[in-house]
Amino acid sequence: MEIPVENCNRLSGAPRGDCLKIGMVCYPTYGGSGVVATELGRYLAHRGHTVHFISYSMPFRLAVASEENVHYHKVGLIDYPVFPSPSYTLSLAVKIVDLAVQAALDVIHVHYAVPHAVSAYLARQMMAPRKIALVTTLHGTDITLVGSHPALHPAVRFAIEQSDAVTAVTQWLADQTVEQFRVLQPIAVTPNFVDPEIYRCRHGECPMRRFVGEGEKVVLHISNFRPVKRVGDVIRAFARIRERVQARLLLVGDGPEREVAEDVARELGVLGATAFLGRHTSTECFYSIADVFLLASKNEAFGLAALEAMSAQVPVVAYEGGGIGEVVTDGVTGYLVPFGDVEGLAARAVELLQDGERARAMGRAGRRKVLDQFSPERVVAQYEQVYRTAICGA
Ligand code: GMT
Repeated sequence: MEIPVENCNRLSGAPRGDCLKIGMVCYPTYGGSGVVATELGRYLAHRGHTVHFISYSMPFRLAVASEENVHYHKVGLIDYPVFPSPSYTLSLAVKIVDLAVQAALDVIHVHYAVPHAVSAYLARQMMAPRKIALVTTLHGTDITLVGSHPALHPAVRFAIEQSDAVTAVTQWLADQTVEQFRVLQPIAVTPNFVDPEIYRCRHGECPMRRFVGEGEKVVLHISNFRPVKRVGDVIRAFARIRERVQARLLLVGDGPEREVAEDVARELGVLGATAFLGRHTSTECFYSIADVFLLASKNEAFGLAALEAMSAQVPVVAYEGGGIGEVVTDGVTGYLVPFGDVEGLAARAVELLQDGERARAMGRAGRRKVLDQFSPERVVAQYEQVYRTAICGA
């Protein structure tokens, strides 16, 4: 049931009408959680809310100068010889307090629990008795890898419990959170979204086509090249694809496994058929020249790039596990194969590369699923509702 903001009598400095003042905390670097936070903030601003991004540098997709109702606040880092590393958690908490008071924020929405949810909790305590609603969105490794590390687990659990509302990008991630943290706090599933006007079929328009030879099929992978993405498996699968289909592998992104990936491609003799294209702020054009999108992650909590591919009508072949099954429908919008089955990845990709009709049908089904379940309108409205509930409960 919709809770109109006007009914929130308990809110100090109650917002005018439906317009909220939102502090959006995210990582600014290349990665899905920062992209989702940025796009969410922009849509909210477009709907009349005022959005203040808070991070240690400008989120890479943000163009504050040209966007109404959007502001950016940099968190300064204090480095001091006795500290093992600059204390981002504290600096962020202080920045949140400053801004919350100065801009009369109604809600702080943190993306990625570590350490953002802890900083937001600390900020709220420092601001007492003034009330501010805290919303935490869990994205993946903040629960599965980083947050569940024994060195952080109790703090992350505490911060989740203290949030006024918690969301997770898939049901799988929500279940993982309950299982690993034993939290009693209800977790709302609020999926990621893409702009279907940006991620759409562009019939092959993309300057990157110059990397693709005449008659070659295109296998695409986009990620931050972290170990969890298993780019080595993408290349191993591609080497098997190349034995059967004339194809080129486009790798977009960069990260710690980039050199390993190059070594694997060299060893398997496919370096010449692989283009390492580095980081790109906009990735939409790559999808328009792709025949299949390959993802070999272990337990991807959502898989934003897979969603972008589906929106652009590109079928996805990925390892099952994690939340990817809530994004890609096996046999309908792509294929999911058991984790570690490199041959399975290759076989499914070859099937699609050789059967254009099936690939196009799956591409269309992917787009339909995006429009039905992952549209900005639908998801942004869900977040607005989460904010209202959190404000009422704060
Ligand atoms: O956890 C990471 O490695 C990075 C994180 C991010 O900031 O991009 O990725 C997670 O959040 C994305 C946005 O919700 C999801 O699309 C990714 O699936 C998720 N990554 C993992 O679960 C490995």
